[in-house]
Amino acid sequence: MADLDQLKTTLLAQIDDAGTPDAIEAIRVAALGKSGSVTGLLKTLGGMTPDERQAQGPRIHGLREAVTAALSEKKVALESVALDARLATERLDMTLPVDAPLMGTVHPVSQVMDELAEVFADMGFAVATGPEIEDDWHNFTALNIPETHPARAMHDTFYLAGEHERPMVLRTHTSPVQIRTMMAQKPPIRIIAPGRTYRSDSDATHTPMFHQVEGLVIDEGITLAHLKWTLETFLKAFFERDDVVLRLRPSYFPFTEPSAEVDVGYSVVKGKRVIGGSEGWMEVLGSGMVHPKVIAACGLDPTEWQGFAFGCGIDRLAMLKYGMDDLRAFFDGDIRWLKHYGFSALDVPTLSGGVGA
Ligand code: 2U9
Repeated sequence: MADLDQLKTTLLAQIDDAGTPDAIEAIRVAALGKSGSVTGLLKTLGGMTPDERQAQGPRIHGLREAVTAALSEKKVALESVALDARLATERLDMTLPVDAPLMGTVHPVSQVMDELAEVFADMGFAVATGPEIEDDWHNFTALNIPETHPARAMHDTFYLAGEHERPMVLRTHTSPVQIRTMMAQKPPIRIIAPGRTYRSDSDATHTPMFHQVEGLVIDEGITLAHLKWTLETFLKAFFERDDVVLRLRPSYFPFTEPSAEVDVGYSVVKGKRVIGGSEGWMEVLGSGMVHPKVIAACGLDPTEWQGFAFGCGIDRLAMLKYGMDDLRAFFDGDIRWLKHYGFSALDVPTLSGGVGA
């Protein structure tokens, strides 16, 4: 059957010459489609005698297999060429100098974290970090929050599933970082612990993940006066105003005794509250003298070492300083919002240049 050999040679040559996936598809339809040339040959098998079928069947099926294999091989080769061509057009030269319109922006939360590190470094504080997945001892027990304490429920804790030696949680505050620092190094200690914290809470003013900064000082002879001076110096430098006024109100936290909530005076400018002056008061921080039980839990003698601690929300600090009013926008990843409120990666905050540069 010379026709069959001829057809095979023609089809394989056409496949070889095809230059696009569309050309391959056209050859497939013309050969293997409903009215295709190879399909036509397969149909003739039904009208053959058993002897003829035995002789021609393997040749016709062999033709179909050879054509199918050649089509598929050529298709893969053409697709790979097309992919290489597309990748070549999408290639980025990472060695090119930064082009301003292409550059991303620094998220306001990252910017404020850098500003906090700068302001506190100037007062001799180091930045400490720790795990976001914690055991309940570091997150609660060491902080004088025993199992039955209502604060455990108040924190709307995310517990991790599964069996663990100690129950594991997503840290509800950055306080376990200070616990770990007190256990790992001898006083004097001066640290801030900025980072992500988690509570099962979500509305216009709460997100399940939020950012906190806490501070801790442990030394000999530390008093409330050191706490007030530190917070006042921090807030004046952070908000870049000398007229920042603080008001300490008695409060309760299990990990500090005495405890104080810190209000900061604000003024109203063009209908917006800005920090400075004393037209009104808003709560910005929580603070207090570290509870002797917390100092003892970390293996230190509370008659020898005293200290103060404070905590506040970084997202709220960013909103107050940069005039944003919707907390949820912080976590939407909307490029327009980031372009508007983001900061240049090349403007690193410094005290000499202005921390909010
Ligand atoms: C150790 C000892 C004491 C950290 C503190 C607060 C007060 C506080 C809240 C403010 C707003 C958290 O983001 S917020 O909800 N924090 O009021 N935090 S004292 O006290 C510590 C921490 C660690 C070892």
